[in-house]
This record gives sequence, structure tokens and C-alpha cells, in this order.
Amino acid sequence: MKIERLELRLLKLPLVHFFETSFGRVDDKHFILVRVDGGGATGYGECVAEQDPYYSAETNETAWHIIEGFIAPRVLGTEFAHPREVFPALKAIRGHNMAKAAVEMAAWDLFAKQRAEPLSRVLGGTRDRIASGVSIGIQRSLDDLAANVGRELAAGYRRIKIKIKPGWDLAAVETVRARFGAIPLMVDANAAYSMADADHLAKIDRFDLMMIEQPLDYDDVADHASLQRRLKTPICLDESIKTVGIAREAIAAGACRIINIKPGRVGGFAESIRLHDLCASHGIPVWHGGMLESGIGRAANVHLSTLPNFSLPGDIAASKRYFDPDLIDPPIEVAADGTIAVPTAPGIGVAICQDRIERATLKTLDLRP
Ligand code: OSB
Ligand code: MG
Repeated sequence: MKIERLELRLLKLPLVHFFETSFGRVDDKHFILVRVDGGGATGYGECVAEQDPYYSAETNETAWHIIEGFIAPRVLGTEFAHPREVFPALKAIRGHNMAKAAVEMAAWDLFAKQRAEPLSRVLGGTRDRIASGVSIGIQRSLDDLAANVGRELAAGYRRIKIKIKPGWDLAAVETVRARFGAIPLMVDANAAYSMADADHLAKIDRFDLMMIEQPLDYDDVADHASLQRRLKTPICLDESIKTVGIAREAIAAGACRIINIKPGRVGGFAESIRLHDLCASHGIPVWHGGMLESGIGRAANVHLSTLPNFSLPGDIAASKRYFDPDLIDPPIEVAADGTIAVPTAPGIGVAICQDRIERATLKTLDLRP
């Protein structure tokens, strides 16, 4: 497989509803779309960097800079026998996993399309439907939160995650438990607490949650291990798991009992598979995270979620919760039983609407060997 052309686009798509986490609110999604062409086929990769360095250190600007100046020159015109060779070929570049992942995932899509196989098969997936959960942002009021949870349960979602932060935590969970009972429920703090809040966080144990995601700092492992010793509720790490090596340390330290996999955070599909396998070998279940992706990145996530240790519903929900219209047609849909069908056409297996991409484009860059 040879990448003969690499195109970068910066896109802006309005979100159907604002999305608020402990680190802020977004109304529009700004992201880089990578397109690679080779051997008469085309692959796509969606970069999950955001405008601000609040979830991770990367931003759209840093990803653009790193892809243009350092990643593209290493992949353009290079003969790869398999897309798993792409991440190692970028070893000289420290960090910047989201930039690397966007190109690497485009290479996997290109490879699968050249072989006319669905991406799930090339990745080693084993299922034809995946279980879907939702991530509900911080709301204006507890009534708004309850209305949101009610709507998503009625839509069939198999797990509800609510975002928490200091001042929007115990009462939010209490409201949901009081209104909806023993539903599959979890919380995500996006690193909003410190060990000084350990007594407060321990009060969450009485709500019998599936897990608490990333309560402490984004680059912390040791304090999560201390906190896990004080909590009955399983800790799931998201932000902290930036590499497979850190995951190994976190598991050894007892810092988490569950891990959220986002390919963008760890450098792409090959590293995600290594992380998935590492977790499986330690009895750590994983689920697929989300970064408010368009249908292009969302479809890629659906394919990765077909691997066997993705045993918990992830943050991959229907397109219509985010974009109307999405960049793909038909959009990603969730059936009444809370599952998503894995596309069976080659590669990511979704039909891309080029006119919608053109309309959302803020800038473009065309790169050749
Ligand atoms: O922490 O999982 C997170 C969105 C942006 C940044 C971080 C996170 C999220 C989500 C959204 O929770 C999940 C989704 O795509 O619905
Ligand atoms: Mg998270």
C-alpha cells in the first residue's frame, strides 16, 4: 500500500445541542479530516483534536502542523505492507497521538478498501452489531438532565453516562437514580477532582454506578490507584491512558478496573488493538470512547468496537444526536434495542457526502510525495 496523496481539511460543523464537560462548552465541532489516496482507492481519518488544549494537549492547530511538517513526509510515497507499520514509522515524532491516529486510521481505511473488505474484518473484529451508550453533558438544570436521560432511555440506549464536576455531581446522580431506578449508569468527571476530594468522591459509592471515569488529573496514575483503594465504584481511565505503556503501569498499580479506548488518544488502530489485548490479558474490560465525531470518525469507531474485549456499551451514539445533517448518508442509526449495525461495505463502509464536506471546509491542504 502506497499513499500517493494526502489531503487535510479543517471543517466546522454546528452541533445539534451544545456539549458541556467539566472543562467547558462547545457549540460547534471543529476538526481535521484526513484523506489519503492510493492505488485508485480513498481512505479517511478523522482527527479528534479539538480547538482548545483542554481534553488533551493537542489542538487542531498542533495536529495540522505535525501532520503537514512531520507525518506526511514520512508516509507519502512509502510502501507499507500493512497499516500496522504506520505508527512505528512515526516513532521519531514524540507524542501527538491524535495527529498520528488521523493519518494511521485513514491508512487502515485505504488498506481495507483496496482489499474490498470491511474495516472490522481487517481489524480482527468478531461482531456484526455493537451496544450503544450515550454521554450526557452538564445541563442547565436537574430537570433538563432528567428529561435528557428519559429521552435516551426511551431511544433504547444501553447505558447512560452523565458528566460531573464539583457542584454538579451527587445531586445529579441522585436525581437520575430517583427518577429512573437501577439503570446502567456511570459518571465522567474529565479530571475535575483531586485527592483533597476523596471523601466527597467516596459518597458516590452508594449509587451503585458501573464506574466513575477519570476523576483525577489527566496525567495522573498514582493518585487514581490511591483513590481506587478507597472506592467501591470501579475507576475507568480515559485521559490518563495516553499510551499502551501507561496502561500497563496503571493496571499494575491498580489505578483502574476498566479502560476507555479512543484510538485518537493512543495513536491509532494498531495501538488500540495492543491496548485492547493488554486489557483482555489482565481481565480489564474496555469500551469505546467518543469525541463527538462526525459520521466518518464514528463509523471507524463502530468497526473497532467489534473486537471481543469491548464488552461494555461505549460512547458511540446515533449521528442525529450531534449533526443534522451528518457528513455521511445514511447516518449512523441506533436500533430500538440500543445497538448499531456494523457497516459491511469496504473500509469504514459509509457513503460520504462530498458536497457537505465542501460546505463545512474552512481550509484545505493538498500534499504529495
Ligand atoms: O471524556 O469522553 C470524554 C467528548 C469530548 C471530549 C471528551 C469526552 C467526550 C464525551 C463525548 O464524553 C462522547 C461522545 O462522543 O458522545
Ligand atoms: Mg471521558
